[in-house]
Amino acid sequence: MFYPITTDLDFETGLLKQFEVKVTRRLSDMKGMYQDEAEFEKKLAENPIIYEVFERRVPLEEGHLVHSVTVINPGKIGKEYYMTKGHYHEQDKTAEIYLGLKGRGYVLMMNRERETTYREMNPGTIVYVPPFWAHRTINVGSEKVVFLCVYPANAGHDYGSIEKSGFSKIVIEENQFPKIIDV
Ligand code: S6P
Ligand code: ZN
Repeated sequence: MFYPITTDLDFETGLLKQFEVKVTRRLSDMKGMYQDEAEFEKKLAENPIIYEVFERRVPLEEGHLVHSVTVINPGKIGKEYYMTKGHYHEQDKTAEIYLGLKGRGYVLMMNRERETTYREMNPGTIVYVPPFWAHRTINVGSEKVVFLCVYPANAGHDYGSIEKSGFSKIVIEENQFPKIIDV
């Protein structure tokens, strides 16, 4: 029997005060995901942390809800902003809720027909990622982007489809503003 738990979220930072799982994604974990390959190779020397995920441990079974906080650092590889790898859910009938806590983010979403849309995510924005949509979060600002995620614990992550075919659009900085362009 899994007993109820509480977690303290610090509204100043958006960070969780308790977590059991931490995932750190560095640039080297994102091979092939940035368009500017020369810049990617160059920045590999310092291999910066692009984002981190802090998660409460709950059973990864149907009925439970994973809840975690993602922190994406500000930065760019060439013109492209720091972002998450992005994934479909393995159980692709499962949805997800994001709540923006800090910073300026874009959530890029793509369905299996490769139709792509995005929603801005600022502090207080709730983004609903419906079933069947791959999702990637992009830090389009100059501060950390921090957001809470809640999703079915049996959702799983299909990273392979994105590693293989990418998203059909990318987000770049142009004249100091984010711009979505076709790949
Ligand atoms: C999980 C949820 C988030 C992401 C996290 C990092 O379903 O969408 O917790 O895992 O934002 O992104 P990614 O694409 O590396 O999993
Ligand atoms: Zn997800």
